[in-house]
Amino acid sequence: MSRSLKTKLKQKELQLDAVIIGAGFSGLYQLHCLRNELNLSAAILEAGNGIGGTWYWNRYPGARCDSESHTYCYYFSRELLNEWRWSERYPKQSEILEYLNFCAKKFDLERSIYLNQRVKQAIWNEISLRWEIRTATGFRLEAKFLITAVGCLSSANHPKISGVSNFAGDILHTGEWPQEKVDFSGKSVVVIGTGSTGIQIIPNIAKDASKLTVLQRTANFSVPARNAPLEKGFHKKFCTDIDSWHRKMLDSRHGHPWNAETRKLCETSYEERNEILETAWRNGGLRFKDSFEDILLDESSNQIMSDFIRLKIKDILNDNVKAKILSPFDHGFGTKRPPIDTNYFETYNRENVELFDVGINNICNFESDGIKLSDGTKVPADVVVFATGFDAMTGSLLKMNIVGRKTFNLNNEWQEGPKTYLGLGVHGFPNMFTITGPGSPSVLTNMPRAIEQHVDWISSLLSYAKANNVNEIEAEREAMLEWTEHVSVSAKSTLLPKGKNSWYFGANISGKPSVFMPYAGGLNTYRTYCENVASNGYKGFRMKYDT
Ligand code: NA7
Repeated sequence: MSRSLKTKLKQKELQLDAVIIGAGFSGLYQLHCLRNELNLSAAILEAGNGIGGTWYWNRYPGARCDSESHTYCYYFSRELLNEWRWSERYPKQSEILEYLNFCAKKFDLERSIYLNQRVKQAIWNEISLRWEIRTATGFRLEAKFLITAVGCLSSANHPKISGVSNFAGDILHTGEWPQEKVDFSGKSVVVIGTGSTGIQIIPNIAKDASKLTVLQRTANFSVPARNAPLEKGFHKKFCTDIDSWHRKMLDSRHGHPWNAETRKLCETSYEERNEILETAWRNGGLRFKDSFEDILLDESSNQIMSDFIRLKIKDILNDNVKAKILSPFDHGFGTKRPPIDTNYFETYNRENVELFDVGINNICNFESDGIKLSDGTKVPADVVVFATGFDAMTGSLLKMNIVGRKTFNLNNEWQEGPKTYLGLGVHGFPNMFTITGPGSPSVLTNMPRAIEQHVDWISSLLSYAKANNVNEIEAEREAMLEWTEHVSVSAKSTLLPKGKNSWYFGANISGKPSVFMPYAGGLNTYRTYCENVASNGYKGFRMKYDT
């Protein structure tokens, strides 16, 4: 770290109104609102050596967003929407990273972003009424407001497998992918994990490696993405329709520009539903699930859609044994995060791709040249890729040692699962706001829409605080408990709890409490809740005014 940066950080120590943690989509927009619009002093502390958040860390081959490009971007600036042109239906990682860097430049954000600053501690000082924040490099900042913009899927899950230190090859995690290109040619590669990430990386590694072995613990549903370059003229047309795209996204449950079709699968005739499903399969993408309204509401409808995909898997695969291993029966489609893919199932028809069901034939241990399974099989490996996901939604927040009023410690408070008010505030932690925190729609939505809604709401609150000399804003305990109960009840009104084995419940992390973390009531409904809270004098938040 340069001397000048050290000096800069020290100088900023007592001057900041707000510290934002994380320089992804949410942190960048929050900085823009606070610094450029509200004229508050604000800075971002970012652990990485570059901006981008998720899109900085997840740079594995095939990394691509499953929301469509023209919807997976900021909508707060018409000028930006007109200016930036996406190239494909779904944006790939490098293009999103380029976009975020472009935004940071355009809105002059870089001068307030401090890279390589992993936050190690944040303590609320009850006397100064400020947060004291320390980073791993030993810097200490103070700010009136602490805003976490750490992302929902940012704390990599490294499963403990014995013998790892004996392994002579390379071990990579998709969520912490190296900056430099990884060369798989001529190598035997093992991929562990078949979530969205595994489903994206597997076809890409298979093309390069001499041998790819996939260790699958649980089979997953996947729908073709049908990615393609955007048509010439798309951007021009888009620019004339921006308001309409935006309206559609705001009015939907999930922040995508459509709502589920108003028809029930279980009430549609066999011929008609097959035709609808075939068309939806051909069109691909996340909209497949919404070709009927009751996929996550009615078990028989869910079963029919799940059967349809299982049949597709059987049709695609040349090998019945592999088709059987790849067909999910432990959960219904959509009850776990539904991936979309490009040639995922087709990849298993390649001669250089082998598949093991490690849900039955468990992974035992690493050896110097591979991985041993419980039936004694030795899977040779030069490289092992962990596509094993994240300690979702709470992992990154709980790593920062956040201590609030009195003895409130976030790790203790959330021992039995996260409790928040609106996914935005936590009782005992004044002036702290959690963008897309647990208890908000977040991962069940097209993220930039959830992010803009949260950032706008927080910014309005901080503007109110500035105008009215508010010193402390804290979620009330009753409001928080009521909201947390509402989050749980909302999930139970859908089939989502049937996917018990999912990261929505923290099931992938041993010892993590089994609590459904995102708010399943819909982003549109949620927005109304937040607006009502604001228009009722920020009901549920205790405000302390400077007298
Ligand atoms: P996911 O969806 O959590 O998938 C992780 C995968 O890794 C999943 O198949 C897991 O199997 C598997 N896994 C995890 N631990 C192990 C161990 N110990 N042994 C074998 N297999 C294991 O993470 P992704 O990164 O794919 O996607 C996360 C989100 O990022 C995604 O939903 C998008 O929103 C973007 P399991 O199913 O737990 O049996």
